[in-house]
Amino acid sequence: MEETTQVNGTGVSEAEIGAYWLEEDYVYPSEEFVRNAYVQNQTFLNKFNEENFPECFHEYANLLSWDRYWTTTLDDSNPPFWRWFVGGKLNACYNCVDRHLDKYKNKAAIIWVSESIDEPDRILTYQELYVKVNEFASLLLEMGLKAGDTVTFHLPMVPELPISMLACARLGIIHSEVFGGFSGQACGERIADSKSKILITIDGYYRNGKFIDHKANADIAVATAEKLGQKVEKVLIWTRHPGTYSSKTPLVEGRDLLLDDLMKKHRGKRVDYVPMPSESILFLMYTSGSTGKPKGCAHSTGGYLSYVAGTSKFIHDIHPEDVHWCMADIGWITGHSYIVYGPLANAATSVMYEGVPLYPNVNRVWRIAERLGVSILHTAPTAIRMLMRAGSNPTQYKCDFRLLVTVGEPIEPEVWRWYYKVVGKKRAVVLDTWWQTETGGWLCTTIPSVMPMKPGSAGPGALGIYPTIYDELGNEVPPGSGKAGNLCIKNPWPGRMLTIWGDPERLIKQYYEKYCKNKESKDWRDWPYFSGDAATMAKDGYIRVLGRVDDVINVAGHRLGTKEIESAALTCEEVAEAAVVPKSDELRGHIPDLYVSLKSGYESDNNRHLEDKIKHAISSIIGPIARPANVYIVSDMPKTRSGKIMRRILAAISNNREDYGDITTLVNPDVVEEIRNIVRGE
Ligand code: 6R9
Repeated sequence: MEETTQVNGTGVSEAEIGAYWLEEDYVYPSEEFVRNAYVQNQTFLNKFNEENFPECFHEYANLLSWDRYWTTTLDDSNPPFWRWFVGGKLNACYNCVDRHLDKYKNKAAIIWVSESIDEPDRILTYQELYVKVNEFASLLLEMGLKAGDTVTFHLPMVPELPISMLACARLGIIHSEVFGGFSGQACGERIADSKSKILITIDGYYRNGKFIDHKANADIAVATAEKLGQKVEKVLIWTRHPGTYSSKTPLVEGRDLLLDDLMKKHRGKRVDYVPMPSESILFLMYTSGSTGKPKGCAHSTGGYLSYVAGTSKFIHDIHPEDVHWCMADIGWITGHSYIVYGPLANAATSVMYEGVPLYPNVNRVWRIAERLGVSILHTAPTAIRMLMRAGSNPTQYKCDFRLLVTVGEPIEPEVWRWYYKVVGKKRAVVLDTWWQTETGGWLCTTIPSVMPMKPGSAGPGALGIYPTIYDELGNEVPPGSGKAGNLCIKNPWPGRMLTIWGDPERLIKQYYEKYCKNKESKDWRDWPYFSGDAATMAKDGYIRVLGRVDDVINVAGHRLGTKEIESAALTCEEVAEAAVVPKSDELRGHIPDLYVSLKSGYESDNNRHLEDKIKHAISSIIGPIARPANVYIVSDMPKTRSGKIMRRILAAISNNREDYGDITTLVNPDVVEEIRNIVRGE
């Protein structure tokens, strides 16, 4: 069998599907939660019934302040490039900051917690955030930036990140934040793709108690971008300790500018916000897909902001009184949508934590939550597993959570129950939220006040979202059949990315081609969205996500493209071929396992220098999260007659499974046994 996109692709084994299929019992929300929730009854849900599509999303858009009201709710004339709230104008910064000043100017908008326990919190009230955002916007204007330009950030979790984002948004400048943990090279590739002339970075930051010299990455990023044809004119550098430049790298004359100095001139400056068309791009977020090149998901101003504001209010149930702590990094979509734009659009207090959950000890998270009175906690199963296994004990602390969110990967029912019982003391509800960088906001989740939870299931479609499971032929898999298939969404929604930056065809190819019923059709019903995930749907419509069916590996809730990792391995001159597969990992969900064959004339050495060299190449080209657990040097890859590497077989070997499928059609069936012996150390 040829390796194609299929349900039982690289990521999910039959055994896993079987295990996941067992349905758990419902768990009901506490009365206390229900009493105080925004959504009180079915009447509200009915507004999102199919017959009210697309106007149902007015419920979301009307949460925002518009400079000009839209004339068309959904322009569906050019599928799948749907446009929402067309004719409308608004500004994302105004909606997240200015409009709250009347009522909430002295309320904390952002509470930043340092990784170091000796450093005080930084609290930005809405007024202070307003002042800082205006000052930085004034500087951006001075740099000659204007609406529609792109700017790349390579920033870690510091308050200057949301300040920079909102300052760009104020002027209609498109921001493109690259996860701080990515390498300089990865950043440079994204600068080149987005055509940014300006990079905003920081001298350094703390991770696991160590100071990381981050500016060194900027020099690599600029050099990489230039090699790819994009000149970076200015590198603007925030400092982790204002006034002190702590990087060892020198400032490049004429290119590198310290923001501490530049900002002095802009103190107290105010800048008018620019009302932007609803379908203008607010930001780019790069993510891994099936090809080696990360794609820039371009999110819109009106559709995206409406969607994250609406899901934050009606599903996340964030009230202005809430202290909301999402532990994701703002360098990922979860941080953009549910640390910055969603909570701030709802005038909430959003906590930002610089560090890792277990630093300097296993109870750090609960200490922070108790001290700040966090009412909503939002994290990934990988963090919950780590806390649980490390013996972290929330019950010793006076934490009082109302709502607990999990996102990024499937959560095992056992881990779910620890979150619910031990962290939430059965008073808090757990929301398992399934979505993607491309989707802007949540797509499958329960509405916690009116629907029971089910451990391990993300729940049904979110408000106005109609998920379905298709088999390979495009037939709907009936709910409750227990059969896994491809998780798809039948309708458009406002949070979906507008397009892929610089490559609109890829939007069609990757997400719509597979199940498009008629490419000539203008009817959105003919254009279901293909997510790339495998799932089952229970009788009640609850979705169980099983994992990726394409060439994406989900490591600790972070997406990595297999092609990206393999290309990085191929930069080592010894490597002839490379294939990476996901290996199950108790803590991180999956980790990459790499198989390489060598060019003739090269041999594996016994002291593992080559394995280390390859691991190092991957860390420095992509970032440490992509570092493989194992590098296996094999004489050849298992291949089909047409020369395709059968990653499915390698995945089975890595995970110690025997379900290789039929190997008789391989050109080299003997290699399977050899590889198995290498992996087992025999
Ligand atoms: C938001 C985010 C998207 C991929 C997605 C899926 C996995 C996300 C999940 C989940 C099971 C959940 N995923 N949420 N799997 N249950 N609640 O993570 O975006 O980084 O683009 O990753 O993550 O496989 O396709 P992104």
